[in-house]
Order: sequence, then C-alpha cells, then structure tokens
Amino acid sequence: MSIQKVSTRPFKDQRPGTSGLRKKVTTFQQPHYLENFIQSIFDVIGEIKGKTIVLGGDGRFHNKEALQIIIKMAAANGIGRTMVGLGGILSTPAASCVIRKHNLLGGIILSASHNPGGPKGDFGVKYNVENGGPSPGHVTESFYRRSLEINTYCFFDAPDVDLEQLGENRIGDMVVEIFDSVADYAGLMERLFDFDRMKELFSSGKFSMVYDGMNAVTGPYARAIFEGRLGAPLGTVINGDPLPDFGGIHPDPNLKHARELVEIMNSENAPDFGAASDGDGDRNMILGRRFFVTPSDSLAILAANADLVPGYSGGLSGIARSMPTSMAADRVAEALGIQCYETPTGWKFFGNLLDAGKVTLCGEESFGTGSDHMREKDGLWAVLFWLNLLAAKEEPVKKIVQDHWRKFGRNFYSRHDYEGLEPDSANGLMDHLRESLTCLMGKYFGNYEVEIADDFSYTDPVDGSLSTGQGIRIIFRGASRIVFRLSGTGTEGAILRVYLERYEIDTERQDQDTQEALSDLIIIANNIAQIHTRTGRDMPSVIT
Ligand code: G16
Repeated sequence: MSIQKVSTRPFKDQRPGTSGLRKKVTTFQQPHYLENFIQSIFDVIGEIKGKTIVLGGDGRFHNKEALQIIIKMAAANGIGRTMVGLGGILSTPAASCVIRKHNLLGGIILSASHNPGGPKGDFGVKYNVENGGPSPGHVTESFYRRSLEINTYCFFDAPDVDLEQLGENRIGDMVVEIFDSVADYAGLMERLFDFDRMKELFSSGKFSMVYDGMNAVTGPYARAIFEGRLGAPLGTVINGDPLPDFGGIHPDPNLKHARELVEIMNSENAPDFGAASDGDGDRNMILGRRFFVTPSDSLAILAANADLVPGYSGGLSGIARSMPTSMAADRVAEALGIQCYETPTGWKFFGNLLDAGKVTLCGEESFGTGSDHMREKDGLWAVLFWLNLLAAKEEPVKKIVQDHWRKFGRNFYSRHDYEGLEPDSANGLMDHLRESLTCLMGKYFGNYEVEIADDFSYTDPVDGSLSTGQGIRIIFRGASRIVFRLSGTGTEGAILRVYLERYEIDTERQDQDTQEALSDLIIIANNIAQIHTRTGRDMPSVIT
C-alpha cells in the first residue's frame, strides 16, 4: 500500500451548476475525470490533514466505484477519518445532519439528484461545507478554477473497503468508518415532530398513507421511520430499495415522473396521504386523495401551521423562498409579522440566512422544503411535517389547503419546462428577453400591466455578496408574474423554465383548474419570449 502522485491534464467542463458537478455517467467514467474534480476540492477547502469528512451517495450507477476512488484519494490527501454510509448510501439531508451533529469538516455526496440514473444516466458530485450546507458559489467557483490548472492528484494504492459491514477499516493513517446514517437522521426527526401523535394516527385504523421511495436513497430511511418507528403498515413504503438505475424510474417526485404514486392517489380507494422523494432524498411531493399540493403552497401552509409541530411551536424567525417560488409564503409571513426573504434559485442561498438565525423555514418551487434543523432541503422532513399536521388537525389534505386559500388567497402557480433545447436558441431567447426589458415596462397585455421587468439580482443580507443574472421577472400589477430562467442542473442541451403565477382573492374562483386559471399568462409568456419561434416547441415537456 502506498501513496501515488498521478499525472493528469485538466478537463475544461468542470464548472459546478445549481447543485454540484452533474454530467453523464460516461463523462465521469473517463480516466481521471472524477479524480481531477475530487483533487480540486481537496486542494481548495483549506486544512484537511487529520480532519473528518462524511461520504456517500444516492446509490445510483457508478456510486460504489466512485466511492472506492474517493476513499483512497482522501487517505492519500491526509484526511484523518472518512465516515461512509452503510452500503455507500447517504441521502443529502442525512449528510447535512451528520456534518452538523459530529462537527465535521464537510462531506462529499455523489448524486445527480432527481436526474435519471443507470449507465446512460447522470452522475454528480457535491461538496457540503462545515455548516452542513452546499458550498457557496465562490467556493464552487474555486473548485472550477483549480480544475483548470490541475496536473497531479494523490491516490492511495490499497484494496477496496467493504462498504457493506458496519465498523472501522484503515487505509494508511486514515480510518474509514462504515456507519448507519439512518439512525442519526431518524433521531433528529424524533426530536422535531410529535411521533406519539403520528403513531396514534396510524394505529387508529382511520388513516392510510403511501410513500414512494422511487427506488432511490430514501427507501431505508422511510421504512425505518414510517414502518419502524411510527408503526405504519408494511407496504406503506413502495419502491423502497435503492437501485443503480432506480428500476427505470426517473426519480423526480412530480406529477409526471412519480406515475405509480399519482395513479394510486387518483384511484377509487386512494389513501389519505401520498408522498415521494427524489434520487438523493432532498425533494418532496405532497398529495392528498386526488389532490396535488404545489411546493409553493406547501411552504406557506407549513409556515402558517408551524405552531402545531413541537420543533417549531416556539415561532418562526423568518421565511425564505427562491425568487421563482410563488408568493404564497409572503402572505403568511406578513400575517405572522415576520420577514420573507426572496433569494435566487439554489439551496446554497439560504445558508447565510439560516446561520444568522434570520429564517426558520425555507422552500423552493422545485419540490424543496426545509428548515434550520439542517442546511439542506429535506424530503422526509417535509413529509413528516405534513403527517404531524394531519395528525394534529384530523382533516384531509385537500381541506387544509382550501382553508388556507380562503384565508390568504390563492396563488395559482405552475412551471412549464422545455427540455433538451439547442443551447444557442435557449441562450438567444434569454438574450432577447433581457434586451426587451425596458420596452416591457408599463406595457399592457390584455388586462395585465407590466409593473416591473428585470433580471433578478440578489445582495446577500448577511455577507453583502451580489449575485446577478438570476432570472427574468415580468411582474404585473396585482401580483401576477412570469419568470424565465435556464436550469442549472440539466445535462443534455438547455432547459428553459417558465414560471407562471396569478393571485386570486375571490373565494368563488379559487377552485378552478390551475392551467385554465393561468391560460392568459401562458399565452403572454409565449408571446413575450417567442418560445415557439425560437425553439420550435409548441408544448412544454413537463408541467408541474
Ligand atoms: C437543485 C438545487 C435547488 C434548485 C434546483 C433546481 O435541486 O439544490 O436549490 O432549486 O436544483 O435547479 P434548476 O432550476 O437550476 O434546474 P436538486 O434537488 O437537483 O439538488
């Protein structure tokens, strides 16, 4: 066993996107590709000698091979201890939980989140810092800069570690600890939520639930919590085994991809409550019987009812939402007399607000919700929060949501995604929008008058850092909006996201179909952005 210095040459495409470096599996399988990026991380995160990191992934194809490489690189770079999730499995929220609980230097998570897996699917690497959250933009930018100049990496030539056995192993001076990440995570959930009340709900026999693990990372966590600690019947968790190709499922918990769950929840004898999580366990989808809760509404409803949940009954310090997320949470914040912060897309922007104690709850339209209990969005946490509300209120999901609309008004909301676009035409469309901004101000589209048209920029209230170019906002008088931005997580071509929102205070008109309620805005969005002319597309690929 010995440390080797391996010669390498830079790859030019290792700039992380919204959430880490995401590429096709085949890109990561190129010789030295993964190694270069990992060495770039080790080179720029500061003093690492003797420190402890956590490591694991969502179980997707290439996870185990990549873990063995990273373990050997960690040993060669002088890391003192690497904690690895049993079987190589570690959800993104569990990584955040472990980093915070054990005061670690940070963690490496192997995941392409909600993107498809398998040999032809996607792979990814994220580095989370010592507060448990994603690396801030200036840190990921330094990984990228380093990756452009790297010429060697360090590797410990040693046998593979058995990831399936709990306990300690050694590579050179580094201890490799295989640990049970489910226990730490489940313990944290028990401290936040009323497990006794939820147990009663399940044992009452009057309540049923189905949770779709989408054959991704949350299965073991969900089984341990719902079927283990809460006594839900076996079978409550479906698709609960993490598989390298997710069993062919696209592990994105939305109405299109969580097809099995949606069918169950729309069926004659649908359970009372349905939920799903994504590849790495940080996203969530919440469903009632034949009823979908938008992530934006979910954030607002959790905030409005937080006093019913033990971990949050002391009150909220503030709420944060990403800019494209609907403004439903703003109305709750106003009613509670607390601040609602509007940040760019990406969980990393919530980190400073959480660390400074300015916000308790955060959420994004992209099926992400979380709180100050960690520094990542947390899929199972959101499901447990809803379960706790259902147990406390003893009302159906649909009634809870409709009552919320009656009280605060409804923000009709939908996102239209145009996937796999030619990057040139997608960039051309965005450039055209940017150039049109000044002409749009004050312009009428039917009854809609443009009040603000800008390219969103954000000054972090904690460290003063400025992020520009974060999405085109067309805001109409009366709080309706259209937002355009390009995704930072796709791996094939470009993805245009169009976010549509209309506020409805009239209680008689709050139960309309969402797409119908937004139909005028959909036409206006197409006209302003010239979507059809510039992309050739008549219809979005995914509507959520
Ligand atoms: C990541 C980020 C989220 C972001 C989402 C969408 O989610 O962590 O904060 O909202 O991407 O990004 P985009 O619209 O750029 O594709 P995940 O679940 O993929 O890590």
